Amino acid sequence: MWSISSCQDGSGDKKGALGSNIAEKVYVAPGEHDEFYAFVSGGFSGQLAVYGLPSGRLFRVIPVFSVDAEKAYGFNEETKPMLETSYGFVPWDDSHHPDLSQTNGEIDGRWCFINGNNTPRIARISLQTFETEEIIEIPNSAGNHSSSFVTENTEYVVAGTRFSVPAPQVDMPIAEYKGKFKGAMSFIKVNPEDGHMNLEFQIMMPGFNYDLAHPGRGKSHGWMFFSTYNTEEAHTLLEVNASQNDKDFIAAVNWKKAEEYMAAGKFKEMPADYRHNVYDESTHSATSNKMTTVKVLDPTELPGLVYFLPTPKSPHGCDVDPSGEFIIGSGKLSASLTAHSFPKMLAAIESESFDGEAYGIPILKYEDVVGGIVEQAGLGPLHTEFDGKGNAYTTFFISSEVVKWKLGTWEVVDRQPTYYSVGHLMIPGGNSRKPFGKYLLAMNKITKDRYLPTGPELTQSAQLFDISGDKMQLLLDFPTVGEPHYAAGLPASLITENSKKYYKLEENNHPYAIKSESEAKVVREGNVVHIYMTTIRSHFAPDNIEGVKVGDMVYFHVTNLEQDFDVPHGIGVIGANTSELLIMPGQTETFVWNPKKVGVWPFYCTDFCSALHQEMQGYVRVSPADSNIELTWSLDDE
Ligand code: K7E
Ligand code: CUA
Repeated sequence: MWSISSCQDGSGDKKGALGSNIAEKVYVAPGEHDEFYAFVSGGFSGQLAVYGLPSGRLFRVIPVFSVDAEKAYGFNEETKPMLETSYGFVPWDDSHHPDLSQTNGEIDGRWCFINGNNTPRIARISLQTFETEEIIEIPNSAGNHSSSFVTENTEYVVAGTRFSVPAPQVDMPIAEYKGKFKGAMSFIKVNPEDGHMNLEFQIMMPGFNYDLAHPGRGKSHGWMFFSTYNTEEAHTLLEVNASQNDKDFIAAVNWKKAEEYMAAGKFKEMPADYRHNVYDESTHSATSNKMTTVKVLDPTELPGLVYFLPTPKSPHGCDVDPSGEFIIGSGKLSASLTAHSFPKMLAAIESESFDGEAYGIPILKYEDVVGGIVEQAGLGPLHTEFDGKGNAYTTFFISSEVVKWKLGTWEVVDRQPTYYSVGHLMIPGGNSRKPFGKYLLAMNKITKDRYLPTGPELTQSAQLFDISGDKMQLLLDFPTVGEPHYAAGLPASLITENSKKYYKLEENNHPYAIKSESEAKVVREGNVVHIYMTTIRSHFAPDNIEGVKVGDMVYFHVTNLEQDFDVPHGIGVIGANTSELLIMPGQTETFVWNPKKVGVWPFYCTDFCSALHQEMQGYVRVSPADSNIELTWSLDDE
C-alpha cells in the first residue's frame, strides 16, 4: 500500500512537510475521523468555527452573534429573538473567547460558551445540536472581554468589562472618568440540568480595564482571577497614559465569599435593562425576555471579596495552571512572565500583609505573592496554556513565537516561531485540571506570504504543533474564519455519542407545526396569510397556492417531515426580503414574504436533497390587492 511515510526515505533532499513524517501526523484518511474538536472564535465575524484536529478541516460555522443567511439564523421568525438586545435587534458582534463546560474540573462535552465583546453578551451553544441555545446580555458592561470563562463545575460563567463606564449610565463629562467610572464583573449562574443562564450578581469594581480571566481550580477553586490594565484610569491616549504604572493588577475574586454575601443579603438591587434570549428545542423557537434589575456587590464595603496582586506592565493574559497553584500574568510591555502563587496569596491575606489599597480593595505585596518568574522569555507575552505534564506554553506577539517553559523551575525549554504574530494558543482541555497535551493550536493575526493572495485582506491562520515530545514540532497551517482569538478543544469522543441526529416529529411543539401532508393548509386572517407546509423527498405540500394578494404578509411555516439523519430541506421564494430556510429533519421554521408584484411566483428547495431535488418546487399565484380569487392550495391538483 502506498503510504506518505514512504517519502521519509532518508535521501535528505525532501523539503517541508514531505521531508519527514509530518504529513502522516495530520493526515486523516478519507472516511476517518479527527481525534479532537476545536471550537475557534470567529472574532469580528461574531461566530464560532468548528474544526477537526489534527486535520484542520472546517466542519461548521455556528452562528452565534451575527446573522447567517445560510442557516437563516437571525432571518427566520424563530431565531430573530436571539439577537434582541436592550438596543433593539443587533445583527453582529465580535466574539473572542469560547470556553467549554466542566464537571470536577474536567471538560464534560455539554456546552460551549462564548462572549460577545461589543454589545456585551454571553452565548451558550449546545454540543448536542451545535446550535446557539441561549444569549444573555450583560448590563453595566462595555467591551465584554474578560469573558466567557467557566468555573470548574460550570457553577458560573464570568463576564468582566473591558471598558469602565458610568454604572448606571449617565450623561457626564468624559474628563471626570477617574473615580466615577466603574468596572462591572458579572457572575452568570448556569443551571446544571439544562444550562440555562441567570445573571446572579455583579461586583462593581474600580474604573480599570478588565482584560482576561481564568478560574481557580483544584486548591484555588472558588476564586476567579482577572487581569487589569489602565489602573491609571486614563480616558484618552491610553497607549501612553495607561502605560505609566510599573505594575497593574490581577484581581483575585473570591466568588464563594460573594455567595456568602449574597445569601446574607449584602447586595444592592439596581435597575438594569438587558435581554435574556432562550431557544426552546421543543418549539424550535426563541423568546426574548426583558430583564429589569441586577444584584450588585460593592467590594469596597465587603471585606475578603477582592484582592489585588501587583503584576508588571499592563498584563493581558491571566491563566491558571492545571493544579490551580499558579496564576500566570503576562505583561504586554514586559519581557518576563509573572507566576503568582495561590498558597502564597492565601498566606499574605492571612497575615494582612498589604501594600496599601485601591478604592478600599487591599493590594498584596508583589514579593509576597510571586511564585516564580520566567525571565526574558520573549517579547510581548500574551497567553499561556498547559499540557498537564508540568509544562506551560506562552505566546509572544512581538517576537512571534510560542515558548515552552517549566512550571516550578521557570526555565525556558523550547521555542518555535509562529507565522506571524500569534495571539492566543489552545491545548485541548488547556483550561481545565486535565489537559490533553498532544497538540497545540497557535492562532495568528498576520499571515503575509503563507497563503495564496486574496486581494488586500489575507486570511488569518491557525498553526498546529505536535507537543508530545520534548520539542514542539510545527505540523500544519490552516486558514480560519474571521479573526481567531481564543479556542477551546476536547476529544471528539466526548461529543460524538450524544450528537443529535434529527428532531423527533412527535416532540415538535412549534405552534405552526403540522405532522403530516394531510394537515397542510393555508389560512387567511385579514391580510395575513399562514401557509402550513411540509417537506419530504422530493416535494412540498402544498405546492400550488392561489388567492394570495399584493400587500399580504405571507408566513411560510415549513415542517420538514423527514425522520432521518442529514436530510435537511431548504426553501426560498423570489423577492423575499429575508434568507432561505434550512430546515432540519423534524423541525419547523418560518419566514415572512411580502409579495409586491402580481404574477405567479416560484419557490424551491435550496438543499440538494435527492435525485429529484430539482423537481422540488412550487408556485404561489399573487393577484391584485382587490381581487376576489379564492384562497386555495393543492398538491397534485387534489
Ligand atoms: Cu488576546 Cu480578545 Cu483574548 Cu485576542 S484577546 S489575542
Ligand atoms: Cu428538498 Cu432539495
